[in-house]
Amino acid sequence: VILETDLRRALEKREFFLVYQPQQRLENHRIEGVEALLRWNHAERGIVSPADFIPVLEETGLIHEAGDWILEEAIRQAAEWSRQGLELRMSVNLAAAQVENPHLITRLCGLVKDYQLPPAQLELEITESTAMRVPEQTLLNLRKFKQCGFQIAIDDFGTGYSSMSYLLQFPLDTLKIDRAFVKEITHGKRNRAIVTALSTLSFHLGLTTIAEGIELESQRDYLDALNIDMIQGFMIARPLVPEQLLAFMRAYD
Ligand code: G
Ligand code: G
Ligand code: MN
Ligand code: NA
Repeated sequence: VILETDLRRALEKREFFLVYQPQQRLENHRIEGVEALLRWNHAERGIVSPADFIPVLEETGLIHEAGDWILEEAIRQAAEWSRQGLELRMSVNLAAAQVENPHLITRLCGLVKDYQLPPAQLELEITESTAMRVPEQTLLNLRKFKQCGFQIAIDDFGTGYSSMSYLLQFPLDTLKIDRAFVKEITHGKRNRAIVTALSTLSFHLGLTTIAEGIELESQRDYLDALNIDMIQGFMIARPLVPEQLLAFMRAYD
């Protein structure tokens, strides 16, 4: 079990770090953005997955402190890369408590100003289930995010039990098709139907569509025939630490 004291120590001793997974435009193979993913370098356990400790951060309220660090680090990194001539959209996952925090917007606007990052270069990823927890509140906060110029992505799309018409009232820029659907695309007729339907919906709503979890060329070839803008997955690259990302980008062109 992961304890609150472990997480406090992790924050104090800076045991958290971010890795960045490239997102590739399907059409021209350009890397246009990265998704920041949290990792914990635990003294005894080694690298711990956020799936195991984000819920504990949420339960203990430490998500505010951790989330603040994640946002600042991702913004700092994106600004640093931009100065080096590497302009990448930075996507950051937001936990429910962050989306619902009325002070987050002020902090975010301040951060991009301090680091001189164009707000449109930051994308905030919100899962379908997060968005639907307190939908009225989410709608108000997402509108504020848009006013400040940030991009908004709906993550893990299609996995929740939401009213789609409600979900699509949010001011979205990007729709991420969950990797569960992509995984079986070359075998299962049902998943093929779901990915086709979601990508068509997203396209006609004018959203950028990202398919996640592409591991195989056969999956990419299938997606090529659909209205999918971007792909993300181990086939392109695993989530990388900054030095690895720079090496990847140098070797890429
Ligand atoms: O990288 P992956 O195992 O790495 O992530 C597991 C889960 O943790 C995913 O659902 C992912 O969205 C979530 N996650 C990864 N990084 C972050 C983060 O910085 N903040 C939040 N809230 N969730 C994250
Ligand atoms: O929930 P979210 O989509 O934010 O989580 C992203 C998660 O997906 C992270 O855990 C990340 O490490 C993982 N991931 C990224 N690409 C792939 C992939 O190609 N295959 C699998 N199995 N997982 C992936
Ligand atoms: Mn995500
Ligand atoms: Na996802």
